[in-house]
Amino acid sequence: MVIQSTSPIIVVANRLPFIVGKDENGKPVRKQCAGGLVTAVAPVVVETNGLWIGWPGVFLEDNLEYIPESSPNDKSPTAGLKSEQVIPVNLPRDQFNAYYNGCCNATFWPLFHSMPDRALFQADKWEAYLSVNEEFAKLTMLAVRRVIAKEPGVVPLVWIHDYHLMCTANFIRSACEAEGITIKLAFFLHIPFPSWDIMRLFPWDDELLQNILGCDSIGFHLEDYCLNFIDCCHRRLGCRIDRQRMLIEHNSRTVSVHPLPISIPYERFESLSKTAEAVVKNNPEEQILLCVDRLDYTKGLVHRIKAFERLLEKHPEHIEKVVLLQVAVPSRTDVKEYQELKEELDMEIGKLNGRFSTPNWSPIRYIYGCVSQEQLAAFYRDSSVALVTPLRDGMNLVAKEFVACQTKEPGVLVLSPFAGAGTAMLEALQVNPYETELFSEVIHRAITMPKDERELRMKLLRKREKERDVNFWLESFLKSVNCYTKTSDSENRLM
Ligand code: GDG
Repeated sequence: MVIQSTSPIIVVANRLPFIVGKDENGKPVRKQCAGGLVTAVAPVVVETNGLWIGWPGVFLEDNLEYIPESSPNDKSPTAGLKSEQVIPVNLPRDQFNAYYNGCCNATFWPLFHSMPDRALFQADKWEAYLSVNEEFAKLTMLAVRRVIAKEPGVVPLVWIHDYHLMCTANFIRSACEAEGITIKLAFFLHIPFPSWDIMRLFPWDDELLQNILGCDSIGFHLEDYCLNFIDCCHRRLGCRIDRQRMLIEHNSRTVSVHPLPISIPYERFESLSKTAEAVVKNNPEEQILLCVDRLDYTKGLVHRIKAFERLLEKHPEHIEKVVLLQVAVPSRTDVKEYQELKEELDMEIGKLNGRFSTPNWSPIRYIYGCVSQEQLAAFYRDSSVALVTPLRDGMNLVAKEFVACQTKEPGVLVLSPFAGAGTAMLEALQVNPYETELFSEVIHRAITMPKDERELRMKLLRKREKERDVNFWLESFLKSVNCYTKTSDSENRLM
């Protein structure tokens, strides 16, 4: 189903919806990296004749000559996106690194996940962030002009994504004002927005907040994140606010704030799970405890291994009966902190496997890498338990994908309340990942849960996720910016 928008959508995101690589003859080709966001948003950009602005995955020094068209056999959601609808942001390697590693990942990522001790505050990296955001804004203006030239009188909807680009809105707003162009400006944050107590640690918090407020409409996953943002604007900038209606007055404008919990292409995962090949088990009774995470310190991988170790100590009846399957996707591998985390995880897994393995069995199967989405769907379907236990997470899509793939024997979702997903997925077993002792007991409870309870919990979880899938999220967003038009399909959906 393609959702319609009354305005052409210009998406501004750190990355393009595909990476530009080279084929064996050195010619640029598209390489797919379709996540939930791309699957949902790319078709609307295609449909509304919009554009996508982002980093192509290569640096200025790599001399990217052009954006290739999609190949004829491309079935991905970006296949319909013509090269003229894609604007690459070409940046020198040093500037990109200062912005991306130096500020986005070393400052905003830990700070916004309420881990301030890990955050670095460096003036030169913040400067690089601002200059790169300005570059994105300049290219956005190119897109805006292109859209208007094609369809005079149209009001483009510029949709900025995530913590990488929190300071683009004001650059775009001033340029539009100078040129007499009307647009709608929206922003969506994919990670948590922290409380005032955390935000105030950032030395340039006033500048940051004012830049976000350059948008007309601001979306977060949860109401809590919305209220944190509103509170920060009130306390730091002295803005007049209406908490109930989630409105902020700033520079004689009213900015609206919206809770928009993101979700997944539910039907795609469900149907993959119906056809994917079975996961190989040591024996038919073996129960798989599944963990799927980017290898990131916010995801609590080591905390979980410790709880699993405690489980095997206290409940030896699970030895040779359960396997913890960890898929850890490499992430930010050039950053020291992430390299150290990988070493710690390798060590903990090695220690545990060394301690409990028997000649025919090892407690942890560890994949450091990426598996195909088909394989992932099979893992979700064939696991008895999914352990989604981050220390902090904006939403967490893995919890939702697991539920969508429960098309055979119903499994149990164990979920951290510190993931955004924990707010609505109330039928999951909730556990605080810091409480090792209790955590191990919750895993035991999940493994031994009677079938009728598993069935009931999973039925309710599946119903909600099916109704509130990624298309529901997109529709809710378009409604929040008054760009929504009904399609025949959407009339049957729960609003
Ligand atoms: C940020 C926020 C928020 C994982 N392993 C494989 C694989 N994956 C896919 C999953 C899922 C995605 O990666 C991970 O999404 P998460 O939501 O768990 O986490 P982040 O990457 O941290 O995303 C998060 C999200 O933005 C959306 O707003 O929910 O809170 O941090 O879709 O399926 N995919 C494949 N192979 C793997 O091995 N193919």
